[in-house]
Amino acid sequence: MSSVPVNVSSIDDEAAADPRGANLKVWLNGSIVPQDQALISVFDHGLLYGDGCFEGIRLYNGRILKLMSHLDRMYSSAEKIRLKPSYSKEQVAAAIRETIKANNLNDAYIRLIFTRGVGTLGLHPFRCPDPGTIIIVDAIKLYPQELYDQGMRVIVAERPRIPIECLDPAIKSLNYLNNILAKIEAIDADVLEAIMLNTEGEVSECTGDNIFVVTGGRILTPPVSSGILHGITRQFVIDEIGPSCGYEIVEQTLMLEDLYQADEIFLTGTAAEIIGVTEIGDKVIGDGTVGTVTKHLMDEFSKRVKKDAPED
Ligand code: PXG
Repeated sequence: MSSVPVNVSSIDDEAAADPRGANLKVWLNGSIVPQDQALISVFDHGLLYGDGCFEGIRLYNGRILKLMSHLDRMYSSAEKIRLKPSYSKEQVAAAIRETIKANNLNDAYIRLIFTRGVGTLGLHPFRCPDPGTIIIVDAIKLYPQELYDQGMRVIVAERPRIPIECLDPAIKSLNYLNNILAKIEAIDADVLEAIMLNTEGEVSECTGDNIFVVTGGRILTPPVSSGILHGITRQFVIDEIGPSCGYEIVEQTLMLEDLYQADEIFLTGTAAEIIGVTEIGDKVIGDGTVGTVTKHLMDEFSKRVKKDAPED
């Protein structure tokens, strides 16, 4: 067993103890307000029905990683749920920069949220005339470093990923209960992430990360047709990080057996970046250590985001 046991609750405790948490400045519908005054109505359909969408974005060394890709995905999520944002992409980009400045942060997690807005207690989304816009910029909470060095253990959730025809996982909606219930399965098993299969039994993604396998010298990742969020980090790895390390990455349908037989597995996400998986349940992957391909990609990722890489 190579992975490190994790006290799951301690991560949230550390986050709660973050001194910055007490006095953040939040951008709410056009104004910067202290976090204790950043309040929304109990009649907002974002709260009543999870009716809205969001993005998680990273600020590295004062530069926002892939801001335009995140904004494109945000506006695509909004369009798919027929939500007409109150502000243009350019206005939201300016508001994000203003919120970063107000919080005086150089490395941060940016949470952008569109809610359907205030309406009645009925479902009718078009009786909410004024969609809400929220930008939170906070310190980042990362997985413990040991997990990056030694790899993490994950489980396979029993609950399948919600099918595309019910609620397309490509929509980063405010309703994350499918993922949260799978995350609870992970927490109950003393791990931090769960692999989710779709209702056909194909590997889709994890609760908050995309998944890749390295097998016989090839790097494979499930296609969007398996029902996944089109991860910005996933695309960054496919288009830029992989090729600059000399690897071609291919989208291919994967079954659970493909994971068990892989030489290496890694996950990608805005919060997680790139992280190796060394065990799935009681099965060891490859030789049980973070593999050379994964390490190569992790190094290249760090170089690009953490040094003086240009913003794009
Ligand atoms: N799949 C799902 C279901 C996600 O929610 C990803 C894949 C990775 O996508 P990106 O675009 O981030 O590479 C996500 C993203 C958090 C947190 O606070 C979760 C995500 C992103 C940022 C923060 O747990 N998930």
